[in-house]
Amino acid sequence: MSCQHLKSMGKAIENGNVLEVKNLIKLALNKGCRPEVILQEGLLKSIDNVSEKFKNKQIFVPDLLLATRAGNAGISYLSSELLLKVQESFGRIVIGTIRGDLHDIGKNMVKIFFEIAGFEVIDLGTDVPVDGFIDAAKKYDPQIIGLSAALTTTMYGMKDVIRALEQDGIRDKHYVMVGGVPITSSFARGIGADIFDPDGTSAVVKAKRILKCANF
Ligand code: B12
Repeated sequence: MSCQHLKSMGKAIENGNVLEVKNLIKLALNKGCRPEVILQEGLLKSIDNVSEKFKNKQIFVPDLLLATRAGNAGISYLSSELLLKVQESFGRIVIGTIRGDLHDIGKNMVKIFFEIAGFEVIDLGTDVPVDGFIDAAKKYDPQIIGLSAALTTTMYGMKDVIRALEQDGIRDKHYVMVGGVPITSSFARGIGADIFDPDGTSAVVKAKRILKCANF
């Protein structure tokens, strides 16, 4: 079984062992394990387990930070390996986490889902002010602007980005895609977003549909 090495991923992430996480990804790729499987069954499942343990007070903030670091290192390692292979681009996306919000695991997951699907992704990072999204929209002219938020206090910043796009007269040039733990479809509709998905993989399908990609 080509993906069997992923079984050890949970421990490696929980222990914050960046080197081991990278080795396991490398091994899985060399054995022919599909990147989507490495992401979903390896990285995402392990991070979910860590989140659950944190919720149940089995681990604490320092453990969570170490695990997050290892998870993010795994995501960017997988991403760099894949970028070497992706030739064709379906489109360009700018993505970032809303101002005041430092959560980036979900955003990084979505980023890699899109990279696997052949999109060029420009990552603005976390704590991105409204102007950061507007400047990037003008600079990179992406088809899609992705907004991520994990806090109920920051999610309303998504509306500010959409309003700023309208005020600058460039709202019609970009689709706005939103997601994150507190985001619901009614919230997304209410602020006028074009794409919402609670899960990054379906977001890719929805984005391709909205962009009417030729081979979809
Ligand atoms: C890890 C974590 C942290 C880490 C973040 C590290 C990092 N680099 O990201 C640290 C320890 C730093 C942290 C800090 C805080 N956190 Co925190 N954190 C979490 C935790 C446990 C996991 C989040 C996570 O990464 N999940 C895994 C990823 C893969 O899932 P995800 O984010 O949901 O992303 C998926 C989808 O939502 C979606 N998605 C995400 N973004 C996007 C974008 C688009 C465009 C699309 C389409 C989809 C999409 O796709 C992803 C993949 O499927 C959650 C609890 C939870 N179960 O969610 C709390 C949680 C989000 N944190 C919370 C809080 C309160 C905080 C703090 C305020 C705590 C404090 N008092 O200091 C600070 C805030 C810091 C800040 N300013 O941002 C609360 C938020 C509550 C609320 N109602 O707002 C939560 C829900 C915990 C809780 N139950 O109380 N946190």
